[in-house]
Amino acid sequence: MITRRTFVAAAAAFPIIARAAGKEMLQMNGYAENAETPLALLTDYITPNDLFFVRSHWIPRMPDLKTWKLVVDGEVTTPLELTLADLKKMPSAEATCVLQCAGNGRSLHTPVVPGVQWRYGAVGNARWRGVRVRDVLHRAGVKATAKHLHTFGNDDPPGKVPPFHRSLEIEKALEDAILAYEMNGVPLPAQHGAPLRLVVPGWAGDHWMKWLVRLSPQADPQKGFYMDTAYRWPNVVGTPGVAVKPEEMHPLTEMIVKSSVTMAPSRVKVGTSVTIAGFAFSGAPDVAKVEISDDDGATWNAATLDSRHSPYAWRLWSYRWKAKTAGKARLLARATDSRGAVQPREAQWNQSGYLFNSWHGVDVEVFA
Ligand SMILES: Nc1nc2c(c(=O)[nH]1)N[C@H]1C(S)=C(S)[C@@H](COP(=O)(O)O)O[C@H]1N2
Ligand SMILES: [Mo]
Repeated sequence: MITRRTFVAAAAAFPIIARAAGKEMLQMNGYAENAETPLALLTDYITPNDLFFVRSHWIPRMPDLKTWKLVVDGEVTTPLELTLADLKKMPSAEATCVLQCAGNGRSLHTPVVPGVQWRYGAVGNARWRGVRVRDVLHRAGVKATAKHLHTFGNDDPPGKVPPFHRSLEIEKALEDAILAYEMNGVPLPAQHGAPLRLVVPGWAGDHWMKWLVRLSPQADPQKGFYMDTAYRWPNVVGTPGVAVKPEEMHPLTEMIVKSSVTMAPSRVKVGTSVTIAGFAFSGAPDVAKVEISDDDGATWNAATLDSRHSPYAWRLWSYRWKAKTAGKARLLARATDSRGAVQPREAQWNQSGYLFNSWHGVDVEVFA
């Protein structure tokens, strides 16, 4: 069986730079298709499709769109086989929300952990349109015995690599998950899971199965590497650098509160004011505030939140900062979500490097 370490070795061997629509995306390796968006390009409320990060565990096997069907089986009274046309005849649903890879920011954890060395850009905010999972499962007559929704993509991992088989609590799937066939107003692009992917608002990207071919409600969670070993979060806060057993962890679900600075000048004249800007989001439906500090977190001032929002979408923010004294300044941003969770100075270290959310700081040189 392939280990995480083998993945990393394979991944590190082929660094290349990919270009999307003439703009630079940062390709992380060659074995799988992984590209993050430079933070400076994540300034729009809606992340354009050609700038949206891509995370695929291996070179994907795209489904044949002509013969594609979604199979619904398992704990249901009426198993289904639905074509895209069948799905499009059902009432449509839309959600504008953040998709973030659980490993976004992995390279910034201390000590460093193995895995794709994402920095800040394995995240984006898009408008997803499709059919509610709830509507499809009700049509199939989902039984009360079903507690977990098993999800299957059309991926074809090489050799003995375990397949990316996943499941999530049926309660969340029934609440607000969507089977999306559109991304930002166009048919779901191939690398983002065409023709159909799962959208799980507020939850990390590993739940957002691409190239969906089968949904199966079951009594128990899915088994395998991507449930029992990967995508788990420690039950208790541990010591940085010290790994814990999979049994001492549980499946990672919601994202945690985070803000990133996307725009800041590197130099500014003393006595003048400049605008810094960024985005903030959480596993809670909204962000309550974003604050900026120029004194290493001793005092904070509120940034202005943009009015555009929808549950689990990000909030753009901006802040006017006045450079009072010459020298080096460091501006820090921290967000507080609608449930009161405050972004920490230091993210909670974990052995897979998930959900990095330390305060993001930018350096500004103030000249006389
Ligand atoms: N079938 C399939 N679905 C998948 C994956 C995959 O490798 N195969 N990667 C997952 C992970 S870890 C993430 S972060 C998101 C990334 O979605 P994107 O490539 O559209 O940004 O897809 C998820 N869905
Ligand atoms: Mo991910």
